[in-house]
Amino acid sequence: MNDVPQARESADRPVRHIIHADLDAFYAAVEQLDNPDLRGKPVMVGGSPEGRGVVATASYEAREFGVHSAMPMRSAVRRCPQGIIVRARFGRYKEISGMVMELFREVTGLVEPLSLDEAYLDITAQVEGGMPPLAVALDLKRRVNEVTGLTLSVGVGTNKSVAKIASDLNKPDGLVVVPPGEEADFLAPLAVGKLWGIGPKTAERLRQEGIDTIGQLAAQPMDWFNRCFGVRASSVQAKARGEDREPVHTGRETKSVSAETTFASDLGESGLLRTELARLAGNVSRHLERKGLQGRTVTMKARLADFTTFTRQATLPAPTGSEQTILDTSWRLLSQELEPGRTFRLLGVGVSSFQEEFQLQLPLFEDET
Ligand code: TTP
Ligand code: MG
Repeated sequence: MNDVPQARESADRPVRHIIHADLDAFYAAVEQLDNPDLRGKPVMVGGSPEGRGVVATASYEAREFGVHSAMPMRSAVRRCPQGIIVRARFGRYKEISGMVMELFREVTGLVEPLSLDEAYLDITAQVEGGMPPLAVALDLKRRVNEVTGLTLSVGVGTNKSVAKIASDLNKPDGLVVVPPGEEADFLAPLAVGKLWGIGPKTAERLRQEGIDTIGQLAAQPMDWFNRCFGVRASSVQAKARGEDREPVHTGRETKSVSAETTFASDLGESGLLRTELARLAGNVSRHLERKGLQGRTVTMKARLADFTTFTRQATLPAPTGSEQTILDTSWRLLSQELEPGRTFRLLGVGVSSFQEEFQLQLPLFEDET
């Protein structure tokens, strides 16, 4: 019984849509891809059974014999004598990983890679633009399979924790979508060990307290969480209830988008300067659109004939990605610097001060590729 009031998404906390994508039996699948003789067979990628080698991963055919990652290769061979042992080729895995991450980034700029073969994607903008989460997920699986030949398992939910658990449920080639509002029900029957941050030791301790499922965990009172998890209490409780709010971190969050140009010969005439600025504004606007970004600060950069370089900035009341707004604002900044006889070697335009919530609310942009 869960007697805690259900805190549903409120207007100031818009629903996110998150994908967790994870390639199936990654290293082994690449080996089967590159060597057709290995397809449909038990493949064990890793070290030698003579030494102290371990299994990095095993194909699903080998997993049927109980072979799994981190198992000593010696034990793997005992379980699956017909298993084909293949040495890992990290360079090749990195190469394929790069291709797959690129495909993820064609869907959204908000990609958080977790390892070579898995990532979170924030697809909120795509969903708000009219694409059902299921369609985004199916497209992604199809694209990855078409381009690389590998199968991808996908979980979709309103937060990272639910999406990650969902992607694992139907492997290989899995697809599980947890609709908004159904997070807690989805998690309730699953084993506590599936929750991010609950390792085997904690799971065992919880079992001793009579807690086997995530639902049983979610039903515990807050003071119990405080006692058991200390500083992690709220975070574990939120995850158990399916209310985790951790954003997707791209790790290289763009701070600004800009473009500049040096002229073949210095320009002073205002019409020509404005034309150059318009070109730069268009360039910046398209770049912002591709990245799914809007910013509140517009910067104009100028270099004079004598190489004096300066920037002027304006802050807008609302974030923009609009070519016209970027042009109008940067032109206003440049107009104030125009003087008779003054000529310019270089002009630049930039947009910065991006805000995450605005990124999340962007409409769907048509893919240009
Ligand atoms: P995982 O995604 O954990 O495993 P997987 O892709 O092989 O299988 P699946 O996702 O279908 O369950 O890890 C990705 C790769 O990382 C894996 O192919 C090999 C490597 N790896 C190791 O080298 N050692 C390990 O202990 C684990 C778990 C993975
Ligand atoms: Mg994987």
